[in-house]
Amino acid sequence: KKPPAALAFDLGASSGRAFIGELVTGEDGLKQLRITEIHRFVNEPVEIGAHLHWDILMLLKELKAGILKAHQQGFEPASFGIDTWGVDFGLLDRSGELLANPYHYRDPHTTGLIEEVCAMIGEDKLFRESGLQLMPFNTIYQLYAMKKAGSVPLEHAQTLLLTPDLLTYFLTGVKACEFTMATTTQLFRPDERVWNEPLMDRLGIPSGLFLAPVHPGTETGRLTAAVCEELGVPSMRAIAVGSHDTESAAAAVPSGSSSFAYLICGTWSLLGTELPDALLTPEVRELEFSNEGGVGNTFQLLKNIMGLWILQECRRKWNKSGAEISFAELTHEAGHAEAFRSLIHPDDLRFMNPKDMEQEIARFCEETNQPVPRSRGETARCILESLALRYHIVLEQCQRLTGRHFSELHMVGGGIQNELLCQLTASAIGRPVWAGPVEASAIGNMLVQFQAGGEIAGIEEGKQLVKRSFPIQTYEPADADKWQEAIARFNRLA
Ligand code: LFR
Repeated sequence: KKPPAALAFDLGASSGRAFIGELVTGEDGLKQLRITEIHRFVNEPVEIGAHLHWDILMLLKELKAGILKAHQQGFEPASFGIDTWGVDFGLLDRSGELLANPYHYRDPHTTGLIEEVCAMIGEDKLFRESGLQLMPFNTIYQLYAMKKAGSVPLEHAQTLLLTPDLLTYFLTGVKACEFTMATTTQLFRPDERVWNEPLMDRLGIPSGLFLAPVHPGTETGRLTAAVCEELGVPSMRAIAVGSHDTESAAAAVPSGSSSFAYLICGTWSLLGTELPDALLTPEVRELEFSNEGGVGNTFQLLKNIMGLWILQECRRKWNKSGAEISFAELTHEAGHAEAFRSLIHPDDLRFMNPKDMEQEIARFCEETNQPVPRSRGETARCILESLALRYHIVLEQCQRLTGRHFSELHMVGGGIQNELLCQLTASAIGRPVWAGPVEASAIGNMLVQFQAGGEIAGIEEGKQLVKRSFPIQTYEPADADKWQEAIARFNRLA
C-alpha cells in the first residue's frame, strides 16, 4: 500500500516548486515526512509599458505540469495545496473570467500612496484596524492606485481572488478566500476578523469584491473534470493551506516550545514570533511590525526585511554581461572579501526596486561616507553583513515588543543554503542559529493537507515530524567584539 501523499505547490517571487510529501514509517517505527521535488520553474515578472505583472497563465501551466509529473512518477496525492507570496490578486468579472493580468507587488503604481491614504485615514487607525506594517505594495494601496487611475477592470470586477486562491480557482472552478492571505491585504481586521468595509468605502474600493475567509485546512474543491481530462489524471481535493508562503513556513519551524523566534529567508527575510492573537500596541506600530494571520489560529508578529532580493538583483545585473555566476560562487567571493568594509540599511525603500541595485548600494555608501564596494565579492559581503545586522536589531525589537527572551533563532527557507549568511547571523545576534528545513513553506503547506486528511492530529505533531525528518544545522556566534562595533556603526546608518 502506498503511503499517504500530498502535493504542495510553493510559488516564490523568483521560482516555483512542486513537492510530493509522503508519510512513511522510519526504521524506529515512527512516522517520518519524506519530500520529493518533482517540478521547478523560473518565475519572472513581465514588464508591459510602465507596469510590472505576473505571468499568471504561465504559472497555471506550470502547476498543471506539476500535477502531470506527480502522476507520471507514480504518486497518488489525495490533495494539493498552493502557497505564494502575499498581497497580489486577480479580478474576475461576473461570468468568472479573469479581467486583466495581475500586477506584481513591485509595480511602481503605489508609490506615494501610503502618505496619501494615511492623510485621509490616519496612520494610527490604519494600523489598529489592520495590524500591518505600512508597506507600499499592500493590497489596499494597489486597489487605491487602480481606483485613482480609473481602472476599467476594477470597474467591472465582481470578485477579487488573491494569487493562491486565483490559481486554485483555475484548477477547481471554485472561488474561495483563504484567511492567511486575507490578512496581508490591510483591508481585513485582525481584532474582529472581518473585512473592513468602512475603510473600503472611505477609499472608494468596492467592498463586494471580497469573499468570507476560510481557515487553512478547509477543503475548497476538487480538480475539474476538464483539467483531469486534459492531463489524463484522476481528480484530487484542493485544500486551502497556509496559502501565504510566510505562514506555511512559520508553521513548519521545528520548535520545541510555544515561544520561539524565527527568520524565514527567501527573496524576503521575515523575522518574528508566534502569538495567539494580534498585538496592536502603539509600540508595534512605531517599530513597524506586522500581525499576519497564521496557520492554526495564530498570529505571526513579524517584520519584513528586504532580504536576499538585494543580492538577487545584483546577480541579475552581473549575469546580463554573459557568464552566469551562481549564488554559491558569489558567497565564496563574499567569504574572502574584507569584513565590515561598507554597510547599508537594507530596509531603505530605495532598495525596493531600483533600476540598478549595485549602483544604488554604491550611492548609499557614498552618501554615508563609506568606501564603495569594488568587486562582486565586496558587494555581496556588504549585503550579507548588513542583513545580519538588521536581523540583530529586529530580533531585539521583537523581544522588546513581546517581553519574551529568545535564546536562539530558527532559520528556515531557501536562503539558509547560504551558510555564510547563517554564520554571520549567529555572530550578529550573539546566539546560536538553528538552520532548517530549507523547504519550510512546502512542508508547512503539506502539513496542513495531512491534517485536513486526518493523517496527523495537528501542527504540533507536524512540527515533531519535521524535527525527526530533516537535518538541523547549528551555527555558533563568533567574533563578539567586532560585531559589537559593527552594530554601533550600523545603528548610526539607519
Ligand atoms: C514572502 C512574502 C512576504 C510578503 C511579500 C510580498 O515571500 O510573502 O511575506 O510581505 O512576500 O508579498
